[in-house]
Amino acid sequence: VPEHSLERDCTTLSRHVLQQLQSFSPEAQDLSAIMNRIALAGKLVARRLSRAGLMADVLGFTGETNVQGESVKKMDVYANDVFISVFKQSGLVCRLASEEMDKPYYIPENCPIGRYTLLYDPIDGSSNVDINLNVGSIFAIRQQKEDDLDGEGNDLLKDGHEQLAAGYIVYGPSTMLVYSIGHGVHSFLLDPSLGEFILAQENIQIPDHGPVYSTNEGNFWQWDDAIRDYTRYVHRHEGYTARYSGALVGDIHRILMQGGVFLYPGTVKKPEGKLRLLYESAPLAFLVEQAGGKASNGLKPILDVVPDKLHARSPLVIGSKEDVSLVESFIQDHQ
Ligand code: AHM
Ligand code: MG
Repeated sequence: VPEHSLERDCTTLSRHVLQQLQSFSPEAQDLSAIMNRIALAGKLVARRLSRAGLMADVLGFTGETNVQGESVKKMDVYANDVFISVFKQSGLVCRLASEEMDKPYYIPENCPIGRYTLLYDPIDGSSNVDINLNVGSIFAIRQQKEDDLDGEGNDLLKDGHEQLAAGYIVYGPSTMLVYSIGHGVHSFLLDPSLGEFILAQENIQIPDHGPVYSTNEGNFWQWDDAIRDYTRYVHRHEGYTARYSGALVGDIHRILMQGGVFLYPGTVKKPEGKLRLLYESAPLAFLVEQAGGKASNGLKPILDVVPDKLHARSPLVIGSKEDVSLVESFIQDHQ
Protein backbone atom coordinates (compact mmCIF):
# COMPACT_ATOMS: atom_id res chain seq x y z
CA VAL A 1 0.00 0.00 0.00
CA PRO A 2 1.57 3.31 -1.01
CA GLU A 3 2.12 5.71 1.83
CA HIS A 4 0.03 8.38 0.18
CA SER A 5 -2.65 6.81 -1.92
CA LEU A 6 -3.88 9.27 -4.52
CA GLU A 7 -7.40 8.23 -3.66
CA ARG A 8 -6.93 9.63 -0.20
CA ASP A 9 -8.96 12.77 0.36
CA CYS A 10 -6.38 15.44 1.02
CA THR A 11 -8.68 18.10 2.39
CA THR A 12 -6.63 20.89 3.91
CA LEU A 13 -7.74 22.90 6.90
CA SER A 14 -8.45 26.19 5.15
CA ARG A 15 -10.51 24.47 2.47
CA HIS A 16 -12.44 22.61 5.15
CA VAL A 17 -13.41 25.83 6.95
CA LEU A 18 -14.72 27.32 3.71
CA GLN A 19 -16.66 24.15 2.86
CA GLN A 20 -18.49 24.21 6.17
CA LEU A 21 -19.64 27.76 5.80
CA GLN A 22 -20.43 27.06 2.13
CA SER A 23 -20.06 30.64 1.16
CA PHE A 24 -17.58 33.25 0.31
CA SER A 25 -18.93 35.57 2.97
CA PRO A 26 -16.39 37.79 4.69
CA GLU A 27 -16.79 35.70 7.86
CA ALA A 28 -15.94 32.46 6.04
CA GLN A 29 -12.90 34.07 4.47
CA ASP A 30 -11.77 35.50 7.78
CA LEU A 31 -12.21 32.29 9.77
CA SER A 32 -10.48 30.27 7.10
CA ALA A 33 -7.52 32.65 7.13
CA ILE A 34 -7.39 32.76 10.94
CA MET A 35 -7.42 28.95 11.16
CA ASN A 36 -4.64 28.90 8.62
CA ARG A 37 -2.51 31.17 10.84
CA ILE A 38 -3.26 29.04 13.91
CA ALA A 39 -2.13 26.02 11.91
CA LEU A 40 1.10 27.85 11.05
CA ALA A 41 1.69 28.62 14.73
CA GLY A 42 1.05 24.92 15.48
CA LYS A 43 3.63 23.85 12.90
CA LEU A 44 6.25 26.22 14.31
CA VAL A 45 5.65 25.04 17.87
CA ALA A 46 5.64 21.38 16.80
CA ARG A 47 8.95 21.85 14.99
CA ARG A 48 10.53 23.44 18.05
CA LEU A 49 9.17 20.76 20.38
CA SER A 50 10.44 17.96 18.16
CA ARG A 51 14.00 19.25 18.63
CA ALA A 52 13.58 20.56 22.17
CA GLY A 53 15.85 18.03 23.82
CA LEU A 54 18.57 18.50 21.21
CA MET A 55 18.89 22.25 21.31
CA ALA A 56 20.51 24.29 24.02
CA ASP A 57 18.27 26.89 25.58
CA VAL A 58 14.91 25.34 24.78
CA LEU A 59 14.10 23.39 27.92
CA GLY A 60 13.78 24.62 31.46
CA PHE A 61 12.73 27.82 33.15
CA THR A 62 13.40 31.45 32.22
CA GLY A 63 13.64 32.49 35.86
CA GLU A 64 10.55 34.73 35.52
CA THR A 65 7.12 34.31 37.12
CA ASN A 66 3.95 34.89 35.07
CA VAL A 67 0.73 36.67 35.99
CA GLN A 68 -0.56 33.39 37.47
CA GLY A 69 2.39 33.20 39.86
CA GLU A 70 3.78 30.21 37.97
CA SER A 71 7.38 29.80 36.85
CA VAL A 72 7.70 30.53 33.17
CA LYS A 73 9.28 27.95 30.90
CA LYS A 74 11.24 28.84 27.83
CA MET A 75 8.79 26.92 25.64
CA ASP A 76 5.88 28.95 27.08
CA VAL A 77 7.58 32.18 26.01
CA TYR A 78 8.55 30.85 22.59
CA ALA A 79 5.06 29.55 21.83
CA ASN A 80 3.41 32.72 23.13
CA ASP A 81 5.57 34.81 20.78
CA VAL A 82 4.93 32.50 17.84
CA PHE A 83 1.18 33.14 18.01
CA ILE A 84 1.80 36.91 18.20
CA SER A 85 4.16 36.93 15.25
CA VAL A 86 1.94 34.85 12.95
CA PHE A 87 -0.98 37.17 13.66
CA LYS A 88 1.05 40.36 13.28
CA GLN A 89 1.39 39.54 9.63
CA SER A 90 -2.19 38.41 9.06
CA GLY A 91 -4.14 41.65 9.39
CA LEU A 92 -7.04 39.67 10.86
CA VAL A 93 -6.60 39.70 14.59
CA CYS A 94 -6.43 42.97 16.43
CA ARG A 95 -5.76 41.58 19.88
CA LEU A 96 -4.40 38.44 21.53
CA ALA A 97 -4.90 37.41 25.13
CA SER A 98 -3.08 34.45 26.64
CA GLU A 99 -2.17 32.68 29.83
CA GLU A 100 1.32 34.15 29.58
CA MET A 101 0.35 37.82 29.31
CA ASP A 102 -0.99 39.98 32.10
CA LYS A 103 -2.97 42.18 29.68
CA PRO A 104 -4.13 41.67 26.11
CA TYR A 105 -1.55 42.30 23.40
CA TYR A 106 -2.58 44.79 20.75
CA ILE A 107 -1.56 44.82 17.11
CA PRO A 108 -2.39 48.45 16.28
CA GLU A 109 -1.85 47.95 12.52
CA ASN A 110 -4.73 45.45 12.53
CA CYS A 111 -7.24 47.61 14.42
CA PRO A 112 -9.99 48.25 13.58
CA ILE A 113 -9.73 46.25 10.33
CA GLY A 114 -9.15 42.96 12.08
CA ARG A 115 -11.68 43.07 14.87
CA TYR A 116 -11.13 39.58 16.15
CA THR A 117 -9.51 38.55 19.41
CA LEU A 118 -7.55 35.35 19.76
CA LEU A 119 -7.57 33.80 23.24
CA TYR A 120 -5.00 31.09 23.72
CA ASP A 121 -2.91 28.97 26.01
CA PRO A 122 0.32 28.59 24.00
CA ILE A 123 1.64 25.53 25.86
CA ASP A 124 -0.82 23.68 28.01
CA GLY A 125 0.70 21.14 30.36
CA SER A 126 4.16 22.67 30.05
CA SER A 127 5.61 20.50 32.83
CA ASN A 128 5.42 17.66 30.29
CA VAL A 129 7.86 19.36 27.91
CA ASP A 130 10.96 18.62 29.98
CA ILE A 131 10.18 14.90 30.12
CA ASN A 132 9.36 14.55 26.42
CA LEU A 133 5.65 13.92 26.81
CA ASN A 134 2.62 15.38 25.08
CA VAL A 135 1.57 18.98 25.48
CA GLY A 136 -0.97 21.12 23.64
CA SER A 137 -2.12 24.57 22.60
CA ILE A 138 -5.69 25.77 23.17
CA PHE A 139 -7.38 28.59 21.25
CA ALA A 140 -10.65 30.45 20.82
CA ILE A 141 -11.71 33.25 18.50
CA ARG A 142 -14.10 35.98 19.55
CA GLN A 143 -15.41 38.93 17.60
CA GLN A 144 -14.38 42.17 19.22
CA LYS A 145 -17.60 44.13 19.50
CA GLU A 146 -16.71 46.95 21.85
CA ASP A 147 -13.67 49.12 22.28
CA ASP A 148 -11.28 48.07 24.99
CA LEU A 149 -10.84 51.55 26.36
CA ASP A 150 -8.33 50.88 29.11
CA GLY A 151 -6.59 48.00 27.32
CA GLU A 152 -7.40 45.59 30.16
CA GLY A 153 -9.73 43.43 28.05
CA ASN A 154 -12.83 44.08 30.18
CA ASP A 155 -15.00 43.72 27.08
CA LEU A 156 -13.88 40.06 27.00
CA LEU A 157 -15.63 39.30 30.29
CA LYS A 158 -18.54 37.55 28.59
CA ASP A 159 -19.73 33.97 28.52
CA GLY A 160 -18.46 31.23 26.23
CA HIS A 161 -21.36 31.53 23.75
CA GLU A 162 -19.46 34.50 22.35
CA GLN A 163 -16.86 32.14 20.87
CA LEU A 164 -16.95 31.90 17.09
CA ALA A 165 -14.46 29.06 16.93
CA ALA A 166 -12.33 27.03 19.29
CA GLY A 167 -9.97 24.13 19.30
CA TYR A 168 -6.67 22.69 20.33
CA ILE A 169 -3.47 21.30 18.91
CA VAL A 170 -2.03 18.23 20.56
CA TYR A 171 1.70 17.67 20.15
CA GLY A 172 1.91 13.91 20.56
CA PRO A 173 3.51 11.19 18.44
CA SER A 174 1.85 13.14 15.62
CA THR A 175 0.66 16.72 15.73
CA MET A 176 -3.11 16.93 15.54
CA LEU A 177 -5.38 19.94 15.29
CA VAL A 178 -9.00 19.62 16.44
CA TYR A 179 -11.40 22.51 15.82
CA SER A 180 -14.96 23.67 15.58
CA ILE A 181 -16.53 26.76 14.07
CA GLY A 182 -19.94 25.75 15.39
CA HIS A 183 -20.53 23.06 12.74
CA GLY A 184 -19.27 19.94 14.46
CA VAL A 185 -15.78 18.91 15.52
CA HIS A 186 -13.11 17.87 13.06
CA SER A 187 -9.55 16.66 13.40
CA PHE A 188 -6.52 17.16 11.16
CA LEU A 189 -3.14 15.45 11.25
CA LEU A 190 0.05 17.28 10.41
CA ASP A 191 1.84 15.54 7.57
CA PRO A 192 5.41 16.73 8.16
CA SER A 193 6.50 15.80 4.66
CA LEU A 194 3.83 18.10 3.18
CA GLY A 195 3.84 20.65 5.97
CA GLU A 196 0.03 20.56 5.84
CA PHE A 197 -2.73 19.59 8.22
CA ILE A 198 -4.78 16.93 6.41
CA LEU A 199 -8.33 15.98 7.37
CA ALA A 200 -8.34 12.93 9.65
CA GLN A 201 -11.89 12.69 11.01
CA GLU A 202 -15.03 14.72 10.43
CA ASN A 203 -17.95 15.23 12.81
CA ILE A 204 -16.40 13.57 15.84
CA GLN A 205 -19.04 12.44 18.33
CA ILE A 206 -18.11 11.79 21.93
CA PRO A 207 -19.76 8.65 23.36
CA ASP A 208 -22.56 9.37 25.89
CA HIS A 209 -20.65 7.34 28.45
CA GLY A 210 -17.08 6.13 28.65
CA PRO A 211 -14.76 4.28 31.02
CA VAL A 212 -12.17 7.01 31.65
CA TYR A 213 -12.13 9.28 34.65
CA SER A 214 -9.32 11.78 34.62
CA THR A 215 -8.46 13.84 37.66
CA ASN A 216 -5.57 14.55 40.02
CA GLU A 217 -6.52 12.27 42.91
CA GLY A 218 -3.56 13.59 44.85
CA ASN A 219 -5.93 16.44 45.68
CA PHE A 220 -8.44 14.08 47.34
CA TRP A 221 -8.03 15.58 50.81
CA GLN A 222 -8.34 19.07 49.40
CA TRP A 223 -11.65 18.36 47.68
CA ASP A 224 -15.06 18.92 49.18
CA ASP A 225 -17.34 16.03 50.14
CA ALA A 226 -19.22 15.94 46.84
CA ILE A 227 -16.11 15.21 44.78
CA ARG A 228 -14.78 12.76 47.37
CA ASP A 229 -18.10 10.89 47.31
CA TYR A 230 -18.04 10.79 43.53
CA THR A 231 -14.50 9.37 43.62
CA ARG A 232 -15.55 6.73 46.16
CA TYR A 233 -18.45 5.82 43.87
CA VAL A 234 -16.03 5.30 40.97
CA HIS A 235 -13.74 3.14 43.14
CA ARG A 236 -16.66 0.90 44.12
CA HIS A 237 -18.06 0.36 40.64
CA GLU A 238 -16.71 -1.79 37.87
CA GLY A 239 -15.87 -0.43 34.45
CA TYR A 240 -13.90 2.70 35.28
CA THR A 241 -10.30 3.32 34.37
CA ALA A 242 -8.11 6.21 35.57
CA ARG A 243 -6.02 8.24 33.11
CA TYR A 244 -4.27 11.51 33.99
CA SER A 245 -1.28 12.92 32.17
CA GLY A 246 -0.93 16.37 33.76
CA ALA A 247 -1.69 17.93 30.38
CA LEU A 248 -5.29 18.84 29.84
CA VAL A 249 -5.34 18.74 26.05
CA GLY A 250 -4.14 15.14 25.88
CA ASP A 251 -6.53 14.03 28.61
CA ILE A 252 -9.49 15.73 26.91
CA HIS A 253 -8.45 14.36 23.53
CA ARG A 254 -8.59 10.82 24.88
CA ILE A 255 -12.03 11.47 26.32
CA LEU A 256 -13.27 13.01 23.08
CA MET A 257 -12.29 9.84 21.25
CA GLN A 258 -13.20 7.20 23.85
CA GLY A 259 -15.66 8.83 26.27
CA GLY A 260 -15.41 9.52 29.97
CA VAL A 261 -14.95 12.54 32.18
CA PHE A 262 -12.21 14.99 33.13
CA LEU A 263 -12.49 16.90 36.41
CA TYR A 264 -10.53 19.75 37.90
CA PRO A 265 -12.64 20.75 40.91
CA GLY A 266 -11.93 23.45 43.44
CA THR A 267 -9.40 22.60 46.15
CA VAL A 268 -8.61 24.09 49.55
CA LYS A 269 -5.67 25.96 48.04
CA LYS A 270 -7.48 26.86 44.81
CA PRO A 271 -11.23 27.15 45.51
CA GLU A 272 -11.97 27.85 41.83
CA GLY A 273 -9.75 25.04 40.63
CA LYS A 274 -6.68 25.59 38.48
CA LEU A 275 -7.99 25.99 34.97
CA ARG A 276 -8.69 29.34 33.42
CA LEU A 277 -12.02 30.03 31.87
CA LEU A 278 -11.31 32.22 28.85
CA TYR A 279 -8.50 30.29 27.21
CA GLU A 280 -8.73 26.79 28.71
CA SER A 281 -12.18 25.73 29.95
CA ALA A 282 -14.46 27.74 27.64
CA PRO A 283 -12.75 26.73 24.36
CA LEU A 284 -12.74 23.06 25.39
CA ALA A 285 -16.38 23.34 26.50
CA PHE A 286 -17.34 24.77 23.10
CA LEU A 287 -15.58 21.88 21.38
CA VAL A 288 -16.94 19.11 23.59
CA GLU A 289 -20.52 20.44 23.31
CA GLN A 290 -20.13 20.54 19.54
CA ALA A 291 -19.18 16.85 19.74
CA GLY A 292 -22.35 16.05 21.71
CA GLY A 293 -20.73 16.10 25.16
CA LYS A 294 -21.15 18.31 28.17
CA ALA A 295 -19.04 20.78 30.16
CA SER A 296 -20.00 22.12 33.56
CA ASN A 297 -18.62 23.99 36.54
CA GLY A 298 -20.59 21.50 38.65
CA LEU A 299 -23.69 23.64 38.82
CA LYS A 300 -24.17 25.12 35.36
CA PRO A 301 -22.75 24.88 31.85
CA ILE A 302 -19.24 26.30 31.49
CA LEU A 303 -20.43 28.22 28.43
CA ASP A 304 -22.84 30.17 30.70
CA VAL A 305 -20.16 31.20 33.17
CA VAL A 306 -19.16 34.87 32.93
CA PRO A 307 -15.57 35.51 34.05
CA ASP A 308 -14.98 38.38 36.47
CA LYS A 309 -11.45 38.96 35.23
CA LEU A 310 -9.28 38.06 32.27
CA HIS A 311 -7.46 35.26 34.08
CA ALA A 312 -10.48 33.99 36.06
CA ARG A 313 -10.51 30.29 36.98
CA SER A 314 -13.43 27.92 37.24
CA PRO A 315 -13.95 24.34 38.37
CA LEU A 316 -14.28 22.11 35.30
CA VAL A 317 -16.19 18.86 34.72
CA ILE A 318 -16.12 17.92 31.04
CA GLY A 319 -16.68 14.96 28.77
CA SER A 320 -19.43 12.44 28.03
CA LYS A 321 -22.96 13.63 28.81
CA GLU A 322 -23.87 10.90 31.27
CA ASP A 323 -20.57 10.99 33.10
CA VAL A 324 -20.64 14.77 33.55
CA SER A 325 -24.26 14.56 34.75
CA LEU A 326 -23.27 11.95 37.31
CA VAL A 327 -20.61 14.25 38.79
CA GLU A 328 -23.14 17.12 38.79
CA SER A 329 -25.63 14.97 40.68
CA PHE A 330 -23.10 14.42 43.49
CA ILE A 331 -22.41 18.16 43.62
CA GLN A 332 -26.13 19.04 43.67
CA ASP A 333 -26.79 16.49 46.44
CA HIS A 334 -24.29 18.31 48.63
CA GLN A 335 -25.70 21.80 48.04
P1 AHM B 1 -0.49 25.01 32.46
O1 AHM B 1 -1.31 25.62 31.37
O2 AHM B 1 0.20 26.04 33.31
O3 AHM B 1 0.41 23.95 31.96
O4 AHM B 1 -1.52 24.36 33.53
C1 AHM B 1 -2.61 23.61 33.12
C2 AHM B 1 -2.38 22.14 33.38
C3 AHM B 1 -3.36 21.27 32.66
O5 AHM B 1 -2.90 20.92 31.41
C4 AHM B 1 -3.46 20.07 33.56
O6 AHM B 1 -4.68 19.41 33.43
C5 AHM B 1 -3.30 20.67 34.91
O7 AHM B 1 -2.56 21.87 34.74
C6 AHM B 1 -2.56 19.75 35.84
O8 AHM B 1 -2.54 20.32 37.10
P2 AHM B 1 -2.14 19.48 38.40
O9 AHM B 1 -0.68 19.23 38.31
O10 AHM B 1 -2.53 20.37 39.54
O11 AHM B 1 -2.94 18.21 38.39
MG1 MG C 1 -2.74 25.80 30.50
